[in-house]
Amino acid sequence: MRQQQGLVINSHGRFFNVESNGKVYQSTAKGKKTEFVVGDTVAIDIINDNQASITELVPRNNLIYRSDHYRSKIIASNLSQLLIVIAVKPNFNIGFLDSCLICAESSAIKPVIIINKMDLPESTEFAQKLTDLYANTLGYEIIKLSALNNCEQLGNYLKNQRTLLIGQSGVGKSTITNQICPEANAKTGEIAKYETSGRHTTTHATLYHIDGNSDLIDCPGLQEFGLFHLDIEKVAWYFPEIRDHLGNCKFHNCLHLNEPGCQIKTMLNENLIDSNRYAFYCRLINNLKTKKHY
Ligand SMILES: Nc1nc2c(ncn2[C@@H]2O[C@H](COP(=O)(O)OP(=O)(O)O)[C@@H](O)[C@H]2O)c(=O)[nH]1
Ligand SMILES: [Mg+2]
Ligand SMILES: [Zn+2]
Repeated sequence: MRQQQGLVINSHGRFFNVESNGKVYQSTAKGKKTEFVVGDTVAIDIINDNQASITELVPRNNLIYRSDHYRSKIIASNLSQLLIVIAVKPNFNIGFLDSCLICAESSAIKPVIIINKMDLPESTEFAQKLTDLYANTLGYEIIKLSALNNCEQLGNYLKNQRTLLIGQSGVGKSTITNQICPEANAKTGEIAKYETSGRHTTTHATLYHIDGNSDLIDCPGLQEFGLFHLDIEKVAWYFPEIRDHLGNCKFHNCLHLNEPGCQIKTMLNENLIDSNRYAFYCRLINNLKTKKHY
């Protein structure tokens, strides 16, 4: 049997498509408990022209996943960048955006926010408000786009990166993917039937090559983004507006909820910290507090 290295480009249940030397092998991991994910580099044994067996995982540089009280789900690995796609339609959820940013911060992966569907008239005000807070106040990069028209602005961002597109269903991730990689032929506009039916919650993220050194991963099926795996003590570091003032509270282990002498609370009262972001912070902390009871 020949052994070689490959890249996991997508998965279906216990099958992983592994690309190696320009060929794609349907692969399984015999007798291994390890779960593999898009972006993993693995060692494979070639069985025949179409099939291989995964024998080993090359250690990951990073791994992003989501989790709730009961389980966690790995999404992708070895990323250099997270493009968080949002749009005024069909159902913008600011908590989802905040969760994606915390995910990026906690994994030390650079996030970029894409506001898509700028061709819709209601996008102008929407984009202005979000730009004020997320770019001008918090310092995140924002790109405004109409993927239906073109995605040329993304070219420079995607070069020499492995980028994961995340966002709620219907924001335009697959449309962007098809603009960037026409051969991807990703299905668009197919939200209701398949992504939201309870039985089909498996995500089929797929990696596409833009060029020899740039990859794009389209990831469907995320409606919520649990962060149950975070350490409660570290969460404040993932909020730029809190991070910059840590150490100024009376208690060194202040969680910035109701402690006396809390600098963050003071700043909130002076409107120096956005109240919705702070409310999101509190929800996250209070959710993580329930972990202790298990
Ligand atoms: N008006 C408008 N519609 C868009 C744009 N980009 C995508 N759409 C539409 O939004 C719907 C969902 O797009 P899709 O790419 O499937 O979203 P995904 O679920 O994030 O992959 C489709 O009907 C697209 O045609 C855009 O820039 N403007
Ligand atoms: Mg899609
Ligand atoms: Zn505090």
